[in-house]
Amino acid sequence: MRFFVFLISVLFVSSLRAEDGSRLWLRMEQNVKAAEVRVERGTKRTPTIDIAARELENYWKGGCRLSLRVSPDGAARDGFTLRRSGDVVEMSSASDRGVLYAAYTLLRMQQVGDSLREGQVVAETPAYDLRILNHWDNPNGTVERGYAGRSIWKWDELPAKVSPRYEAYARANASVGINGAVLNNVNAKPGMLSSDMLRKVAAIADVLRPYGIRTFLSVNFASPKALGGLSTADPLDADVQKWWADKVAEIYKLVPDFGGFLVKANSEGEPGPQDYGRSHVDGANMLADVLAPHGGLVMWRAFVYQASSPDRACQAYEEFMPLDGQFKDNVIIQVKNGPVDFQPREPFSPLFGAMRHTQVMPEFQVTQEYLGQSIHTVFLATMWKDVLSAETYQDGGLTVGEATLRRTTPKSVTAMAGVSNIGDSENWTGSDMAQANWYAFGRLCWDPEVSAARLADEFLKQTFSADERFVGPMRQVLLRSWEAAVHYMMPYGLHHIFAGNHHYGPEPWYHPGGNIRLDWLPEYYHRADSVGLGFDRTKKGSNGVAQYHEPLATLLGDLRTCPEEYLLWFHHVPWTYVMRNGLTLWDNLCYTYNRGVDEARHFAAVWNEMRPYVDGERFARQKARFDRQAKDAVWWRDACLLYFRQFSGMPLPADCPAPQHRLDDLMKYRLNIDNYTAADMEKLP
Ligand code: GCW
Repeated sequence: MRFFVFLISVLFVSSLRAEDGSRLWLRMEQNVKAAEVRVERGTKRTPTIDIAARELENYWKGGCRLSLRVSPDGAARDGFTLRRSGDVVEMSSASDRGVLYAAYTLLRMQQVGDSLREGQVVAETPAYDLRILNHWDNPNGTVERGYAGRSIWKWDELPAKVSPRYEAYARANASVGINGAVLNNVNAKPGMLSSDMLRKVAAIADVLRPYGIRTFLSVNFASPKALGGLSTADPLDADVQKWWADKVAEIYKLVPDFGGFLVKANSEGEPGPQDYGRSHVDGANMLADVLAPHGGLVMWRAFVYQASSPDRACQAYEEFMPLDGQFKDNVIIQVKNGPVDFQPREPFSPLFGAMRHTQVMPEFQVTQEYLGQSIHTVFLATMWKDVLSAETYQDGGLTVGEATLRRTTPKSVTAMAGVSNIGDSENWTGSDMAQANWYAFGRLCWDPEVSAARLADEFLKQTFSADERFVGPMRQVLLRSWEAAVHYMMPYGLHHIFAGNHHYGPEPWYHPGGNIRLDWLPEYYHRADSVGLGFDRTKKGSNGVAQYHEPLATLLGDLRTCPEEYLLWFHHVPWTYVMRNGLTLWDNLCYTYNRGVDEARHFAAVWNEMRPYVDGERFARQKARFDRQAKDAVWWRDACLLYFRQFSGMPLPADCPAPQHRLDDLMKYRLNIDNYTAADMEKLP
């Protein structure tokens, strides 16, 4: 009998074609005979309409005829209507982009098994106007915090050679509603704006445009000096202003629909207006003025912190709140979801729901810098929804999502950014499962209300298999994966106890010696001592809680009412403090790290059962990752518990398993790899 089962599964497995993951969630089989698609009279055949028609001809299998129409009375703002009457599906919008989104929506419905019944109407309009990926790609082909190979942009070959990958990228983005891309790293090289580079940028923009994607660039604030040869980059200097105006005019000649600039200024050593005694307003508005005549935007990042600040988490708010009301209406302040830096779990940044007259946009990190990179499976839709649905208490009640969707002026643009996890690896994201985060990011910009479970289903069905024996268990894995990672990495609001530089494994003890900035050390954040653990942000500490609206400020500031998931973010808590479940902080830490380990092991076990439903290539690749994730969870648990035990002086609860590693071994261990291969994974603790 066992042999029989074995034989069946071998036959079954071999019938699944090996896949390299390059087709992402777009794995539809092409029709032998094209589906019947009609572009209605009066609708111009733009390149975008041609793409919509071609995609439907190639992949629509529903039998009905399809009618495409762009008309002024169609849905605005990239929206569309899909309507089935008899054996015709009508797809209409006020723009060709809307029709393209309708086409991808219809194909998604087909792939996930949602039917369009007679008379049914699907009408959608995206929530955010601008749904944009931020690439942290450097002109030399490296990607900052990239774990999927090198940059997809082949600057050396451009503009003469245009890689077919650019179009595949554009198509994947359009299929989930993404309509903007910042091509280069926020740590921007001045040379990015050279005439030579701009011609290469134009070649990429030409490929992205028909898919409804506008091209943006990150700029180095000192470009007028470093590239233009001026003696200053002072935003109030007339020559500097003229340099930017000329540069922007040059860009728009090459890229008529150019989107605008993303700026990281006076942050982590990047130049900015403060170098000249000017403010963020002076800097942002100067660029806004030169972009405005062309319809361009400035996304100005609020990720700022000085070495001298007593609490890094407070600084963005302190610097930006006083400037509210002074920014031009084509400036958007781009704010990371949490007040520190894309940690496994952070409370939302108090800058959300704070400024009244300035448009604010969330920045999420799709690339898993602090969440296991391209090894761990961590489905981020749950985390992003948690942030977007958090109550800010602004004006009597607005969630982070609502606050960022509110237009501060009639002309303001609403936006959401995601730091891309895409590279030139065959499967785009290094890990096949990490494709889910690219997918979910786009879908959530379009509709923040769609549930994480729904997104998991959509992704799994399209990317792997629609078999419920696969989708059911893997949906649970994805939905639990973020909390699990928080459990084995940094529960209860712990943050930034990563190994320095690479941010992969645990190093709560990290201290390279020398004159390093205190806020680059884990001890700055965890504050472990003989009394307890955690950063005191109450009135007695940095008073970071005061940056939140009431009643939240009081709630967070009181140890008894602070949500326990943020306990150590806001409080320095005694090891013996008794938590809501009646156990001490120390015991809860021990149990929670172990729970994370159990969860990670469970995920690996579930994946092992998925062999019959996944092709061999992707199965094996993912198996190596789930197995490593389970080992890493043990590494995290042992490192953190053994290290913190030196301060708590308390024993592990009797029913907690003994550590597998010794603290001094872990402390001697140095991880020194940029790209993880299967062999590198073996070398980890
Ligand atoms: O998360 C930190 C990263 C840096 C990054 C910075 C930022 C692009 O470690 O690599 O730089 O944030 O967001 O600017």
